[in-house]
Amino acid sequence: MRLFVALDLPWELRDRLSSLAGAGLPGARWVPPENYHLTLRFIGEMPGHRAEDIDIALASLRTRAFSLTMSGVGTFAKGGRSTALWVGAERNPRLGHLQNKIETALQRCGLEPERRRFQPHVTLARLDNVPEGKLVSYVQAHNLFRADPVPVEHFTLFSSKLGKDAAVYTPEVEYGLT
Ligand code: 3AM
Repeated sequence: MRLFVALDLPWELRDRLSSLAGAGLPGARWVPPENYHLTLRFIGEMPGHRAEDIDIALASLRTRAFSLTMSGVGTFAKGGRSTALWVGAERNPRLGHLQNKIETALQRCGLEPERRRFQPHVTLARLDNVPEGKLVSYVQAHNLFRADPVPVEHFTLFSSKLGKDAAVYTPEVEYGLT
């Protein structure tokens, strides 16, 4: 199965984030709010026995609960083209600590280290040829966005099935924070 570790977001936050979606960006494929998540670590395709090892490793983590504030919007680009629009997470050492512990646990399970710097975000839309000017105005218009803080009391191992339209993400296991 194809796996990733992420924060599942409470509906109050999803609703708030979804207020950013919708208008003004031709070429944006908006992520449905039920698919919003904050990825902590993409794992990829894993056979069942390795998924079990990963589950055991994640279950052994002891990390403290914290509160998460999403704020600001930004974009990722690849080869000079903007590919994703996201809302960022405010700097938070506990979030970084959790991500770090997950990374270490997964490397102990034999996963290759994640080379990319952790940039906590929730993807709002995937972008195909959105006119750059429109994107710049969108980001400027929403850059002061800030959601109320929400408590983070668990993280989740998700499986992902890539569909023709939106992917289907299924929470497989939740791991409580202390
Ligand atoms: O959290 P976001 O939306 O940024 O793009 C995928 C999504 O990211 C990313 O993992 C998250 C959950 O599916 N993803 C998909 N394939 C990936 C890969 N090969 C990947 N991240 C890194 N490497």
